[in-house]
Amino acid sequence: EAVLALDIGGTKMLAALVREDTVVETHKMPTPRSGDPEQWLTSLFDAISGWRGRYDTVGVAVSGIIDDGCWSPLNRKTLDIPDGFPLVATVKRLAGTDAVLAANDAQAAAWGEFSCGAGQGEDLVFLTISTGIGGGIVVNGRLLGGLSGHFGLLRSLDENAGVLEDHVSGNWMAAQAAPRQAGATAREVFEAAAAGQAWAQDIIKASVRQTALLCRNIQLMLDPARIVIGGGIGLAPGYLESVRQALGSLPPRLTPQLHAAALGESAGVVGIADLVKRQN
Ligand code: BMX
Repeated sequence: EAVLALDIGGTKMLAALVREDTVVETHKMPTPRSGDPEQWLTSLFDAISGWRGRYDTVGVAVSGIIDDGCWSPLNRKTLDIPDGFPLVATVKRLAGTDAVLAANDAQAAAWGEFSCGAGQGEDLVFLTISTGIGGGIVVNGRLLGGLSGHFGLLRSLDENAGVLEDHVSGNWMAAQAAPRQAGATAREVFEAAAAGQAWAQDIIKASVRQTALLCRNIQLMLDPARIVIGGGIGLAPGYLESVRQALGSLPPRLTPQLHAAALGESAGVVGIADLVKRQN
């Protein structure tokens, strides 16, 4: 029997049927800009009603933090949801099963990459550069939970600067591009940069420098065998290579080993499905 795996991020919602770590069906929808998680989940379950009977367990990976089955945002600029939404109870009702597990999206993706992606069974830190910046940590073969890996929420001493992801992520890129191109998306910034537009190249360069510094600091804190980079921005053409270049010529012992997420945008659904299987 397959696992129904859902991944709800700041930009898109992905539903997948996962069997033996392989994605067999997918359905993707943009995360609505209005309404609430109850409505989003209802429309997602409506869209995949044809999958009924093909799964008996469910995993949900979400942007934000899960405590006792309830979902809260840490940065409302990344995803504007209410505090303490009863995620597990709602999904149990919509899916018609009590076998529901929920986790943070980047932590689930870290587990996916560790167990069947770019980690190849070695301890890793996963970083997603997407709407926000998320992360997950696998140490001694164990996935850390709770607030761990929330690198996007790191702060500097400058209280007015907000949090790190407000200066690096896809949301930030789009906001920086707005004066040049009203309504531009992060993807359009990459297109403009590829077409030789200096303003767009500067936006990407600024994001890359922050990500490189973050990777250096992560190496000193956790010394992972690998840092695996995913997310729409992290996997955009040229981004990872630019981060490698921005790391410059560090002594080899201090140099993070950067790898692209092998599962691409499926990392979260594959990871949460594997966590569900291990629990049941
Ligand atoms: C934010 C935070 C993390 C999440 C990360 C990446 C919220 C709503 N989310 O730091 O929990 O993992 O963004 O999220 O506070 P994504 O939506 O960009 O995938």
